[in-house]
Amino acid sequence: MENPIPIATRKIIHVDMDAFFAAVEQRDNPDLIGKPVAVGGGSKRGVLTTASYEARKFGIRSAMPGFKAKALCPDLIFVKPRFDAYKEVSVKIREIFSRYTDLIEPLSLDEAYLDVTECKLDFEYAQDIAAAIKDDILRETQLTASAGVSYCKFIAKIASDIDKPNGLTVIKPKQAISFLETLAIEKFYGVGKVTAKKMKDQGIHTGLDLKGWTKLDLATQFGKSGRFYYDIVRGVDDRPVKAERIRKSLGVERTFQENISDLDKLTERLEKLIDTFLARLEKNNSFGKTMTLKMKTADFQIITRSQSQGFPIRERTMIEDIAKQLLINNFEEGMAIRLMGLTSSNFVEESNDGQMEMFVE
Ligand code: TTP
Ligand code: MG
Repeated sequence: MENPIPIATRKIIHVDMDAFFAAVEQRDNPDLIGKPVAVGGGSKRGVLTTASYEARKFGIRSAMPGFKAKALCPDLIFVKPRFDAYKEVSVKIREIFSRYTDLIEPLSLDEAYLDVTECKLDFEYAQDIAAAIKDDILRETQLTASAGVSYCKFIAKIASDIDKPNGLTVIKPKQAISFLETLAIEKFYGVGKVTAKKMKDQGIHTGLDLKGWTKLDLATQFGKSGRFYYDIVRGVDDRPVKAERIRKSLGVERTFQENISDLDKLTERLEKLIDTFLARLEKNNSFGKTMTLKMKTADFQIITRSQSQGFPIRERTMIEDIAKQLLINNFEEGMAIRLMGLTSSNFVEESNDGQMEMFVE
């Protein structure tokens, strides 16, 4: 028997900016509006990061060598990428998403999954949330995005691509099975060119063809992803939207073998603690603007005191100065300390997007 469609309890939106880098360039230079624009690829052996929709009519695509694109469209205008500008928009759209939900899984600078099953704002339908997000993005960045709405990530992702640019496509659970059956095999997310060819060679052109295969046969032919295709073509995709966990603080602490009541001894122990603390920060390459000293007394009182700077604290001498000052100012005669800790927090936001490095020419 076929797997039934899982009871649709989730509302997932996939948002993807349209011709992202090219659209930012057209926004910031009105001379480029309505024209075929390629971002990158202007150098001798460079490839395009993307192209405006005007250029795509000529068959121009991401990752195409510049000379090839120029041959397809002699009027093509090449512009240099400005990653800072794209990053700025990326931060802005993520801020917009966070008005609606905290369950945001960015996939790259310009796209993300959102689980809006429990939306922070009062909306009944996910479709209206997607429309509101698109409106916010347009109003606040002057750029368009496309959105796909469904009950799982896989279908939402395919849906956002259906009506690009400026599209909004909803695939309801009831529609999912017939939608997937008629879907061309190369549209299945994760099916690359090579797999698509291999599948077509074996007579798999659509979702329906894929459905004719047993899980075992798919696994034998296509490995682990074979099993994934078996499930998704039946509308089964329970993968959660994984919110990026942003580290709020980083620290170390030590419980002493015996309580310490002597300030000099505590200072000595603090110096040792700083070694571990600094190693920890360096290993994570995270340096906050705030440092906190924590002490626990023999009678389990917890004392925490912080000091902040206007910049990330990373120098050993500064860390020592601050830590010692916090200790001296807060240690009182007669205290017996059983635990001491140091924490760094208030991190400056740093980019974790692999995309930047990946696509720089
Ligand atoms: P995409 O979302 O794949 O493409 P896009 O936003 O340009 O166009 P679409 O309307 O089809 O979504 O990628 C986002 C950005 O990432 C894109 O503008 C440029 C960059 N990029 C590269 O640098 N190299 C690549 O090979 C791809 C695919 C994208
Ligand atoms: Mg995009």
